[in-house]
Amino acid sequence: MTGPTQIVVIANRLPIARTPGGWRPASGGLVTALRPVLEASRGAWVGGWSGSKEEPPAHVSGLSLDLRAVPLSPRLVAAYYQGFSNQTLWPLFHDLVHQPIIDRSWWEAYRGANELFAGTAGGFERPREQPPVLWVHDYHLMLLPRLLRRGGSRSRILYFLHTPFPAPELFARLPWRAELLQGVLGADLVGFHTDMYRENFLRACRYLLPEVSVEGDTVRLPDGRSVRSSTHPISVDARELIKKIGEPRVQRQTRRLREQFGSRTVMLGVDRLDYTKGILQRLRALELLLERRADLRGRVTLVQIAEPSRYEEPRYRQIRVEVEQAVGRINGRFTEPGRAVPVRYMYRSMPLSRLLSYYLLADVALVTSLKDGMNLVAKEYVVCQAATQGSGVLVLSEFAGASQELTQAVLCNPFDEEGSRTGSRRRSPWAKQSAGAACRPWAPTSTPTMFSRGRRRPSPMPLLLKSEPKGPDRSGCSSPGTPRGLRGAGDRLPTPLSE
Ligand code: GDG
Repeated sequence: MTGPTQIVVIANRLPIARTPGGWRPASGGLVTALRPVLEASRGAWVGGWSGSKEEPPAHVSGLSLDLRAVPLSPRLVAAYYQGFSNQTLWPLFHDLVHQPIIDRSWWEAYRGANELFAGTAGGFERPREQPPVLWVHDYHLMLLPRLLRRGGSRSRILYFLHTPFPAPELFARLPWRAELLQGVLGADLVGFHTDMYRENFLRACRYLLPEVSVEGDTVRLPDGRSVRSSTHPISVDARELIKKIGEPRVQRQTRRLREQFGSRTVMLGVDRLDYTKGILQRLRALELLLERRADLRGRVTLVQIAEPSRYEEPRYRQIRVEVEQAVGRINGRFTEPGRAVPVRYMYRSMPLSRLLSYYLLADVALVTSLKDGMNLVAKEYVVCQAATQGSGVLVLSEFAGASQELTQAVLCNPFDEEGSRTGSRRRSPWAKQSAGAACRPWAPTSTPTMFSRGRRRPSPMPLLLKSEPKGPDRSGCSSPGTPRGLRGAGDRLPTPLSE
């Protein structure tokens, strides 16, 4: 066979959604990040499927990928996905923002589901043909690399974790810690968003697997194999975003929004409604700000877009209740007669074009995750602001992976709602470095170079290297008493957006 090596992505879900108008590519960050690489390699995607009688198609218009579904029964999904993945691994990997639940039947289901994925993914290898690269994604499939190898795979196997990898002391709480690490070590290369996650993984291997040795960024196994680890921060498709923000529809919507919001300062939150995203903490910080700065009431609005997520889990229903109570409380307390509400809350998934209009509109983006593997919203906001020479300010949790790259952001500690004077401050808005970091391509188009270095790739994509943004510097100092989560926004709040 000639041509580029085929890449087969294996992820919990297929990258498609059923809409009233038919099947469409899904809008998730993973699909967006991977699309350019996959489409250049006659790529394929293996993903779980459950719950609908209609078989997902092998091809969907607008996505040049072969799709292969792994049918999962609703019972298996309840235990493998909603149970072990989302109620055991997810909270544990996000530093116990909630207590993980340990349930042996969920673990058995997790193992069973990983075996089903192995069966389907293994089908891409054909005798006498160059084997594809098998690229396994995320915490749902940690056992899969080893299962593929044990099944006799000749493929190069990559594994990428989209969440943080926790400190070994936390990871050690899992009764199945050794199996999970050994599962991942079935890969040839293991990738993480940040050096810290990668180092946590290597330390976990060192402490929890007596049979392996760790040398630098490589784990050596008793069977003679070596597994390399790499830091490879995911990014967004900046070219595509920039193309979209130039579309007349986005421009029109942005103008309309500007008219609606007038001279008010707009802060923006865009998140899946997940307890890791720190939405409640953000709301409490705003409440404190409005409590202390009566002059800001009626002059500042937080637009919070909360995308529905994992609603079948009680904790997610609970966080929704808490968020909506907080929104109601803040609006009840601070709405002045005849004036706009301080929080405009939307619990729904927005079309991308509208989301982009909000990125262009917002004076401040608030990314206040308690823990976050990377956070693509932060990068999307930077790309949109930089591309239009905007002067928006990104307030970014220091516990989001993105804080390692977006060094010009105003960093915040979302656990410190009350705030103090110790927050970091940045005076220059979207300078070259941040814009470059936000839109650095994630995956090089040829996979052999994928994860080719132990450390983060240093060269920024020059696409957005523009001059310093025009307009006033909105990223500067905070005033005493400004909640730290909003530092940098505080002193600029009364200033209308200027372009
Ligand atoms: C995991 C890790 C890591 C959100 N609301 C809408 C919408 N979105 C889009 C955003 C962004 C994506 O969803 C969310 O990205 P995050 O990075 O915040 O992602 P998670 O879902 O938590 O994903 C995370 C990521 O994997 C990738 O490795 O960064 O740390 O937790 O692209 O724009 N898009 C549309 N409407 C919405 O309402 N169209």
